[in-house]
Amino acid sequence: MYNQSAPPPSYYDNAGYHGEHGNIYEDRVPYNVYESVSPPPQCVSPVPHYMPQVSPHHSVPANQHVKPATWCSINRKKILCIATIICILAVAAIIVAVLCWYFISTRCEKKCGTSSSCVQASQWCDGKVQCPNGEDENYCARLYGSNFILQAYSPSKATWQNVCFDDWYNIYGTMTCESMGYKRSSYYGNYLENVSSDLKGFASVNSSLPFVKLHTSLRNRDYCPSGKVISLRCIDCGTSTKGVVTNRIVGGSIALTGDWPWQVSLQIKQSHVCGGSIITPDWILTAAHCVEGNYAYAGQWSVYAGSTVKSDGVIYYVERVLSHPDYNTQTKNNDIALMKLKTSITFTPTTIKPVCLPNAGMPWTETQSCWISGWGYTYQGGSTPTNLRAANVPLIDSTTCNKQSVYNGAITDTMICAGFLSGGVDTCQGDSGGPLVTKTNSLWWLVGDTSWGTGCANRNKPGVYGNATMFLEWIYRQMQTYT
Ligand code: 4AZ
Repeated sequence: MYNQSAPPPSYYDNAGYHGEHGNIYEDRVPYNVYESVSPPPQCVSPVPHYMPQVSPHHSVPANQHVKPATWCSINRKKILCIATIICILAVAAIIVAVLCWYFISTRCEKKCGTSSSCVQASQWCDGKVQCPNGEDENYCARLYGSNFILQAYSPSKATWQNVCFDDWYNIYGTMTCESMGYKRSSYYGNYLENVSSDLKGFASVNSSLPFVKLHTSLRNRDYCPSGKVISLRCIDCGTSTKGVVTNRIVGGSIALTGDWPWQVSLQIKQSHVCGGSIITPDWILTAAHCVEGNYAYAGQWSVYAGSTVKSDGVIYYVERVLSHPDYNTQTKNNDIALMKLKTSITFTPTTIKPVCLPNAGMPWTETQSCWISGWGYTYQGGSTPTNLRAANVPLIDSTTCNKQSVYNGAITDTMICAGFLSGGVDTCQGDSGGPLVTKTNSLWWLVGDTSWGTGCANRNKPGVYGNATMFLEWIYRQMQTYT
C-alpha cells in the first residue's frame, strides 16, 4: 500500500526519459495533456492526490500511481478512437444504403416497349396500366416451347408461370388467344400436357374471381394438383405437305406447291419486290428494309399467296404497314415489319397456310437445320426467277458469325445467321423479308426473316436473318393494337 509519509523510493518508471529538470510527465506526449488539465473522473483519486507531491528530483512509484493513470489514458484514447471509427463506419453505411436504395429504385426493371419509360417488375402485368402506351399490360400471356405451354406473367413473382389445368374452362383459351391478338375465328383449341420437370412455377385460374384477362385472374400455385398444364393453340399453323428432304434460291431448287404455303410474294405494280410470311389470316411478316422510305405506303403493295409461280397467286391488299420503330437502316438491327391486310386471307388445305410464330424458349440448336425460300436472284447480280425456290441451310451461332473473318461483330441479338461458311447456298436480292423456317415437333416454325448479307453465297458471308423470337412482344403488341 502507498504510504504518503514514507520517502519515495528511487526507480525508473517505464514512461521513457523524464527530462533532467521537468516532472516525469513532461515528455510524455500526448497523454500528459489530459493529466495536467483534468483527469477523467475515475482517475481522479490517485493522480491529483499524488502529483503535486512529486518533486522533480524524486522518483515516483509507478507501479501504484503512474501506471493506473497511464493505463486509464490509453483506454480513453482507445475508446475515443473506436467511437470515431464506429461513427465513420455508420456514416459510410448510411451513404452506401442511400446509394443502393437510389440505384434499386431508379433501375430499369422492365422497359415500356421502345419508349424510354420503365416500370418495376412488380408493376408489369399487375392489371394497371403504367407505361405510356400500355406496354406493361399487353404481353402478359405467352406460349412457351414447341408444345405451346400457356404461361402468364406473375408480377408478385416477377416471372412467367405455367397455367394449370385446374379450374380451367375451354372458353378461357379462346379469350386468352383473343387478348394476345389472334382472331376468335382462328382459334384451334386447348390441350393438356403433363407437367414436365423443365417447367417451373405454376398458377391456376382463381375460380372466386370473374375471368376477365388470364393474367389478372390467376393465383400462384406450388404445383398443379391435376399434374397437367394448358397447351394453347391460337391458330392452326406450321403444317406443310413438304415430304422428306430431297434437295437442297442460290444453290437451291424449285419448290413444290404446298411445300411453303406461308410464302408470299410482295409486289408493287406487279413487280416482285420482297418475300413475306403469312402468320395469321390478317398479318404478313416481312423485313423493315423492304418497306423503307417510299415503300412504307401501304396502298401500293399487293400480296400474292398460294402459288409457287410468282405472278399466279391469290392477291390481297395491304391496309397498314408497320415497321419496327427501332429498325436501323445502316446496321439492319431490328429488320422486321408487319403488313396488316385489308381482307383476311382464306386458307386452303394445302397451298395457303400460316407458319408458326416461334414461342418463347424454343429449343433450337446452334446448327439447327432450316430452310430458306423465295423468288430472289439465283446468283449475285441475276434476276428474280418465275418459280419459287428453296434451300436447306443450318443456323450458324452468333459467336462464329461475328468472327473477324465473317461479319466482324455486326451480328446483334436481333439477327441470326444461317448458311455455309464455305458459301454456295444462300438467300439473295429479292428473297428479303421471306422466311427462314425449321421443323420441330412436326411443325414448321418461323426462325427469321431474310435481312442482309455481303453479296450472295460468298465464302464466310452467310445470310443474316431477323431473329423472330426477339420480336414476339412487338409482333403480338401490333396484333393486339390493330385488330
Ligand atoms: C438483298 O439484297 C439480300 N445473302 C438478301 C439476302 C442476302 C443478301 C442480299 C443474303 O435483299
